[in-house]
Amino acid sequence: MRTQVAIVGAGPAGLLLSHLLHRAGIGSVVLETRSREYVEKRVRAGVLEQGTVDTLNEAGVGERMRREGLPHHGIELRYGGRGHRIAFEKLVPGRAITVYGQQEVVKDLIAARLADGGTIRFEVSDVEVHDLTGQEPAITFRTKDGEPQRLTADFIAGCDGFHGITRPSIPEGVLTAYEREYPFAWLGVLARVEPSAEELIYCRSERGFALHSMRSPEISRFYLQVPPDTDIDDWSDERIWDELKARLESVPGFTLATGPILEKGVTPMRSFVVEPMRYGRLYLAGDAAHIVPPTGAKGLNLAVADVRLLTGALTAWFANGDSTLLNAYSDACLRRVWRAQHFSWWMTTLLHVFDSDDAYGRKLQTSYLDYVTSSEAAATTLAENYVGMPYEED
Ligand code: RFL
Ligand code: PHB
Repeated sequence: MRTQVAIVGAGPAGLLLSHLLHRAGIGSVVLETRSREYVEKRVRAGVLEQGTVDTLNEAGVGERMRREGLPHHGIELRYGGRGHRIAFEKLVPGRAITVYGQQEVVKDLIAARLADGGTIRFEVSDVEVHDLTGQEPAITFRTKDGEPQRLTADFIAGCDGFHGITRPSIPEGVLTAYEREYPFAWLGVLARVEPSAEELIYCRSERGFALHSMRSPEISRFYLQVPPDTDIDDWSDERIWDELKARLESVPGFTLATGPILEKGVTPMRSFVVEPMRYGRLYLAGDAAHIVPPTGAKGLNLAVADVRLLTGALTAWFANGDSTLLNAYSDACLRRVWRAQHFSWWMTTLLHVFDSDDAYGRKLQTSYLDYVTSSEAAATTLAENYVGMPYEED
């Protein structure tokens, strides 16, 4: 088997790359270890930046998102018994976010690839990359039926997420890793109940952070700060609702609506970047190269930004052998990545309980929250990062 770009991973990064390359007339094959059903059901991100929405619309895969996505023009910061709205329409006119589940984006992209005759090989195993510094890198794998295969390509795109195999295949000493761990995790919950507010609520409580989000007028999404070693079996539905109420019902007149819990899980919190995002003819994109804690809602959006740049760079190379943009790819991605790293770390630091004995730290948090909710300059900083900084190439 041969293709122009061999893509490892059918998450948002790999699927969007395959779709954008197809629109540029470049062939690709996507290899994915999980089943189609699994990747379409995996509940993850929910907040799309303006630029992500524009990218999906321009790529012709925004039809259902325009119909079902929920445009939001602000978020609430809740702490100290009060809610404060960060009003995007005033602070960053013309820019907003859209609440639309990551698995819906994935479904739309898979449908578009298959409709265009694209190749996605689900349920492959033993994926290994070879000859990364040669002219013709290769991937070996086993098909769903266990048959060994070899795929050669001009380039390999490592879009296989944080736990994938492409980044660890790069020889030791080539990459520099930057990392930060947090002393807590998020317990995520999907529930069949109408959202209790129209917008997202980022809540700092003495009991820990809580987030009220949503997927549709009937489905709500919540997160709770929990200890990193939390066993999900210790969290009955009743305990989850009690804790969400204890944190979120901290302003007068707000009652949390409850309903059946459809899904729950614990997600570790990590900040991570490798540099450069390239080795020979292997290019990393999305979570394979960088992870942010979800408080800034940036992970999926960064994956989209990487893939836009990679598509432009590969298009220039295939058109006339020009490798200028390929050589600039890593640095261009990393400028946006580091802005999002800082924003995500900052939002996380502002809203979580790090050490309940650290009274000084809590005073600093409150002071900054007071600043962000009273100064237009500080609120604009939050708003412009949250809705997404403009793309450099625009
Ligand atoms: P993905 O989505 O992890 O996809 C990688 C794919 O590669 C496959 N794979 C392999 N395939 C072949 N061979 C191998 N050896 C392979 N190993 C792995 C995997 O099965 C998978 O299908 O990475 P990608 O495409 O880079 O996309 C990144 C995003 O998924 C991620 O950044 C976001 O989900 C992060 N995130 C959020 N991002 C946002 O922009 N806004 C949010 O509101 C937001 N909330 C979140 C989040 C992530 C969360 N979790 C669960 C980590 C909330 C949560 C709780
Ligand atoms: C979500 O709805 O899943 C979500 C929203 C905002 C975040 C993280 C996750 O910061």
